[in-house]
Formats: sequence, structure tokens, C-alpha cells
Amino acid sequence: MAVWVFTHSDGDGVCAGALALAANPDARVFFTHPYGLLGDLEAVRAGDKVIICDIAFSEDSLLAILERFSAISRDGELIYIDHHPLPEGLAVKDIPGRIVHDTGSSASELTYIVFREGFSDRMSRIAIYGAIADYLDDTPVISQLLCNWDKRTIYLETGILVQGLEGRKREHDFKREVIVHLASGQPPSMHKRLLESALENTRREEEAIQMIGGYLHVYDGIAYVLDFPFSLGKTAIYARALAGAIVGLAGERRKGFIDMSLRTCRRDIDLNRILRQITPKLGGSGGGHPTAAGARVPEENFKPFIEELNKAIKREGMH
Ligand SMILES: [Mn+2]
Repeated sequence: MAVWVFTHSDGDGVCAGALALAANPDARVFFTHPYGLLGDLEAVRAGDKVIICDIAFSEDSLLAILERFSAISRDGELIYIDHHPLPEGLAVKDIPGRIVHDTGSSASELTYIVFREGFSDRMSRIAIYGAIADYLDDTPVISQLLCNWDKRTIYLETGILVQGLEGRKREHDFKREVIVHLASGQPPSMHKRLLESALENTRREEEAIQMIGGYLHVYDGIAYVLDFPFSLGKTAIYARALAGAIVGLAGERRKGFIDMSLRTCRRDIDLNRILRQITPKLGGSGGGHPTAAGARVPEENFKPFIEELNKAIKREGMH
């Protein structure tokens, strides 16, 4: 019987994966994403134990994924830990397996709660790093865990982790190494390559901040930047801030589509819900969290997409 950990490759996913690995030292760790999960689960054999962290359900393969979950938990064990909003109409009780789901907490916090009994006290900081990485450290559990640490050191370590992972999208071996490092109880700063990568990326970010203004487009409440060679999420944050817009968007052309990240600071706007509504009509897909989300639409539908998005944020913002 094999143990598998499938997790997301961002800061929260890496911390959740490290906690799952610390609790299951024989597990093989793989990185995946909502659209890759179904295919990646093909490697699982009857009787295996599968732990999935920080991977949302993708609407287009939902039924097939639920069937796969059912087969895995029937023959072996399946633990699904996530905090992305569920697709409309799907409830936790409809998902086969052991489901730990809460949109108010990071996947790292939830993974920590699942496995906490076997952990030494020092493992709690991994849950805190992951929570901060997803801007979800303001929860009762994380606040309680933070009491045992110096917040300033924890923030430095989280910064090194997040900045060090930045821009290394497909470097799965490097990220697996970071997971093994964290699972062993060591902090991010003790990993030399991660630390160097963090410093390098932070220098690049400073340069990017100086240059984004030259790429900025504004359409009413939306500030957007296309094909700017930097992190989409961060570019979306700075584009919004520079323009004083409601929503910031950064996109890149890929195989006839625009892949994008969107950010807002407005709590009365739910980007996840808006994107799930408007992108299918434009031949795309989208979703994520209320204030931080992603989407993709065919290149030729980008302008109509911006118009629809603007109408939707204007409507929501009136409440
Ligand atoms: Mn997450």
C-alpha cells in the first residue's frame, strides 16, 4: 500500500504538503492543480492512501473526480483537505472520503488540525507560514499557535518561503526538496537555495514595481497589465494599487488563451462568484477566492470579458 500526497505548489500548498509528509513519512509527494488532479490520480492503485491538499474542484471534471474519490475511499483511504469555495450545488456530504473543508482557513491550518496529534510543538509554525502565505492568518487557531512564536521572525521566514518559491512554477524537484526540508522541522531560512532565490526574487520585484506603470491599462474600475514578465498575482496587486482601481488584473497569452490573476481589496466584491458566472459564457473558466482569483478566456474574448467583469463589479459594489 502506497501513500500519496497531492498538493498545490504555492506557499500554502507547500506548507500543507510538508505537514502531510511529516505525518506520513513514507508518502510520495506530487504537485498538481485543479485541472491536473483527475489525470494525476490515475497513478493511484487499489488500497492506497491518498491525501489531497489545497486543490479546488474543477467544474468540467467534477463528476469524474467524485467517481474517482469514491473508488479510492472504497478500496483504500482518501483525505481531501481544501479551502476553496465548492462548485455551486456541491455540498461536503456529497463528496466521498474524509473531507476537511473550510473557506475561512488555509489548507495548511486544516492539514495541521487533521494531523496535529502526532506533531511536536515546532511543527505549528509550518501551519502559520502557510496561513500567512494565503493571507489567512487571522483565524482563531492560527492566532493561538502564533502565541508560541515571535511573530516578526515568523513573518521573515514566511517571506523567505513565499519569495523563494516565486517564479519557480514548474521546478517540482526544488519544491519537493523544500517540502522535505520543512517536514524535517527546519525553517525556510536554513535552506540555502530557497534563501538565495527569495533575495533574487525580491530584487526582481522591486524592479517590476518601477516598470509596471508603463504597461498599465485602465478600463473604468479595472486596471490591467498584459504580458508583463513577472508573477501574475503580484502584478495584479501592484496594477490595482497604481491605478487606484477596484480590481487589478494581470494576464499572459498562452496557446490562444489569456491566463490571468485578479485581485481586489474590496470585501463587498466576490471575484470567485463573478468569474464562475461570466467566464463559461465566454468559452473560459475561472474562480478561486473572493478577493484573489484566476481565470482564462480565449484571446479574442478578452475585451468582452473585461466589459462583463466591469459591469459585475459595478453591480456588486453597489450593495
Ligand atoms: Mn491555499
